[in-house]
Amino acid sequence: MTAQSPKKLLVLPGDGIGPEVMQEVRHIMTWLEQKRGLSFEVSEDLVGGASLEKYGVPIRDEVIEKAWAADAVLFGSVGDPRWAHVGFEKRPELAILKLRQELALFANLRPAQVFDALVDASTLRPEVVQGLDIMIVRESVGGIYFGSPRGIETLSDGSKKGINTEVYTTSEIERVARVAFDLARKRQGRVCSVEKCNVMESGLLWKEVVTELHAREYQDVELSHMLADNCAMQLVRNPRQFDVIVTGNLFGDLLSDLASMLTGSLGMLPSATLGVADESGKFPALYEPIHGSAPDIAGKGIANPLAQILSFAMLLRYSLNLQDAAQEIENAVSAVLASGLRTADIAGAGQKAVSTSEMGKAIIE
Ligand code: GGG
Repeated sequence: MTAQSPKKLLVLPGDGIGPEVMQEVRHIMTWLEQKRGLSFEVSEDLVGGASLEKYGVPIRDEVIEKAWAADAVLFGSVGDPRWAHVGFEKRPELAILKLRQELALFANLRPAQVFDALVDASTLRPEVVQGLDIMIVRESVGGIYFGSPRGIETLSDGSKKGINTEVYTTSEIERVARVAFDLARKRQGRVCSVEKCNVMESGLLWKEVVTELHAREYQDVELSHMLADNCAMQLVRNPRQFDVIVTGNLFGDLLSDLASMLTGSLGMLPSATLGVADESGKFPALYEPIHGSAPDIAGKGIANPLAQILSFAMLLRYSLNLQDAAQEIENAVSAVLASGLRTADIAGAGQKAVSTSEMGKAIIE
C-alpha cells in the first residue's frame, strides 16, 4: 500500500473506556503513516450511549452505510449504565448487534494467546498455560441473540414472561464451521465443535451439520465435539488441548471471556468479525476488543489498550493484507510486556502499573 491509495477505515470508539483505548490506536496509525508510508482515510463516528445521547438511537443508518463503504471497521466498546434500564431497542449494545447483523458479520474470531511475559498473570498455573494459543470461532449473527419470538409479554395475571429463542439453520452452521475448518488447516489442524445437544434441539442440529460437513470436505482436520458446560470446565482444567473451538453466539461469548483470563486479562483479547466475500473477494469486517466499556474505570486513564491495539493488528492482517505492519505491532506488544510494563489489570502484586497512554507510547517506542 502506498500514500496514493489510502485505506478507508471507519473508527467507532463507543462508550466508557472505548475512546481512551482507541486514542492509543490513533497514535499508532499516525506512526505507521509517518514511519512506514501507509495511508489511512479515517472517518470517526458515534455509537452506543454516545450516539443515544446525541441522536436518540444507538446507531444511525448513516453509520451502517459508512461501514459498508469502508475497507474495515475498528470498533471500541459499547455499554452505558445510564441506559441500563431502558427497552432493548434503546440499549447501547444494540449498536454492535446491528452492525454485525446488517453487515452479515457471521464469524467472530477470538484468539486467546498467552504472551510469554504474561504467563504469571494467568489465573492458571504457568505449566498449564505456557504457549497457549486457542482460536475461538463464535457464530455472531444467529442463535439466541437474534431468534424469534423474543420480547417481554405481560400475562393475564399481570406478571411478565421474557422470551428468547435459539435458532440455527443448516447454512448458518455450515458457513461458520467452514471458517473454523479452514483456520484449523493453517494451525494445528484440530477443531472442537461446542454445543449442548443433550438438552437443545439447535445443538443437535449444530452437531449433525458440523459432522456432515467434516465428512464431506474436511477429513484432513481432526474433529471433536464437546458440550458447552464441559468445554468451560476443560478450558480451566487443560486449555492447551484446544486448537480451534467453533460454537454459537452465546456460548462463544461466554467461553471467550473465560479464555481471556487464561491469558491474564479481559483487556488482552482482540477479535475480528468477518462477513461474506463478494465476487472480488472483498469482505466486510469489524475489529474490536472482546471487552466492553468498563464504566467503573472509564475516564481514569488506567484501562489496558492492548486488546484494542491487537484488534487493529488483526485489521491490518485480515482486511488490508499488511502482514508486516501487523507483525510489527504484535512484536511491539511482546517486547513491551517482556520489558515488564503492565497496566493495572495485568500487574502482579507489588508491581507498578502504568497508564493507558504510557502503555500506548511504549508500544510506539
Ligand atoms: N467491544 C465489545 C463490546 O463492546 N461488547 C459489548 C456487548 O455487550 N457486546 C455484545 C456481545 O458481543 O455479546
